[in-house]
Amino acid sequence: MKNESTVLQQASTIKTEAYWMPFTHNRYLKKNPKSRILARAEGAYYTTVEGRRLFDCLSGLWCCPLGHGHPKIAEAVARQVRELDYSPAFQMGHPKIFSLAERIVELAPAGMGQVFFANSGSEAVDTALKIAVAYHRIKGEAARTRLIGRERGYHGVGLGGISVGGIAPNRKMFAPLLLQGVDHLPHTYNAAEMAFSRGQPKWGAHLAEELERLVAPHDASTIAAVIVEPMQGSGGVIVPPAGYLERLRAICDKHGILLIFDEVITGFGRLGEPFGAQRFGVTPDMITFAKIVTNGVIPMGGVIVKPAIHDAFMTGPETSVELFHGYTYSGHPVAAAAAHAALDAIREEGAFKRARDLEPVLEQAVHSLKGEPGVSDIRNIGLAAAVELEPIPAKPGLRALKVFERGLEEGMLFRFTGDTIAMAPPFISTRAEIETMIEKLRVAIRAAR
Ligand code: PXG
Repeated sequence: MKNESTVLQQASTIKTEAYWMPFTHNRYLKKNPKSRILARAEGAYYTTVEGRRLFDCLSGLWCCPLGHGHPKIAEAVARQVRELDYSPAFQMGHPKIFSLAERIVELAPAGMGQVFFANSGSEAVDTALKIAVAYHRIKGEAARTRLIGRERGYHGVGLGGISVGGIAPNRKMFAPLLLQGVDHLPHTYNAAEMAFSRGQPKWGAHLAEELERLVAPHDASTIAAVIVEPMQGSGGVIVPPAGYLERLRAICDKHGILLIFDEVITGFGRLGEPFGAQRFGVTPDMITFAKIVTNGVIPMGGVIVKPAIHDAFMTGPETSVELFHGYTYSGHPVAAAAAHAALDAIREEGAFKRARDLEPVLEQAVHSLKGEPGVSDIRNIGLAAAVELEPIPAKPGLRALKVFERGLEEGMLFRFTGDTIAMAPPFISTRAEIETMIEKLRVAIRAAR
């Protein structure tokens, strides 16, 4: 085992030219990379190659709420590599993936039945969209091909995901590749009606009625599915108005349209319940998940479906493949082992309850930032919160970048997109750590003028 200084020293000699970094301002970062290169992680903290400790304010990218270097997950992964490192995903299985599917169905809202595995949220979303269209075709409704997403929605970066997604910069460069026949619901954010809401805004349920308007001109018989994040995460913690998801569910039922909840962020406890579906009391037809299922340690994603969807495919000769879809690493044994260990840890550590207990702590702390310079809105639900900043005139994004950089100096790894600061601290955080995170954010906001 290398000692601390060796790890830090080795990492600090890294040359940055060859790595094209995702969703990153590469040129800006590479001018001064060292504050941005992480060498180690333990519990709720990263350590940079410069040796600075950073509180993990977004649990990695929403994926590591049980803390880094979790001993049980580390052991399970190491053991699995020795026991069965890879098992062909097609026409073969391994014990842990069958039992994992069962466990995930047990955690899911009542009425879900099967799990199809992928390796990321993007793959999970594309899988769900394919299942939706294929399902209707099998049921004799081949005209149901249209998909409905939502403005400001983020469904990963696959061609399906960006097509139903509603974040303009993620789409516009790739316009010729977008799927045909996609419409978008309006997003539910309205600062005038809901700024500084705690939890679900009271205003906005009526926006679900827009679904009727999107369905009408095409006729319901052409619509396959609606996909929404129960809480929009990447879009900046946009919380569904009370009654909104219920209304979407009712309209989908009325028209035979499948409702997909993209729970890549909200799945496995971020909202204090296993899934957002349970938090909001609305059961979709499919749930996509990724991230927390392995605590971010090994990539894994998937789609949970209702038995009626699965069973529709189980026709034809028993010797024929029912769904022509899957990935080399679908249900990877090491990911399955990591997921089992993560679900064990969630149970043993009471992680969902912990997230619920910390929710009012985060809520109270983050809303104390109201009135700080340039703070135009604060939103929260579960163990997630966002602070919206007024852009510096003619320089969108600069204020949040300044807050982010000052945050690093203050020992905080915040997440910023546009002029929004998002936080989704680990479930293992203490009350004091959450309060400190917000006090450091206050310092950074005051400095970023
Ligand atoms: N769906 C949702 C709802 C997501 O949030 C994806 C799909 C795609 O997952 P993959 O594993 O393909 O990246 C996501 C991913 C952020 C942030 O800072 C959010 C995500 C990824 C990276 C950063 O909000 N969400």
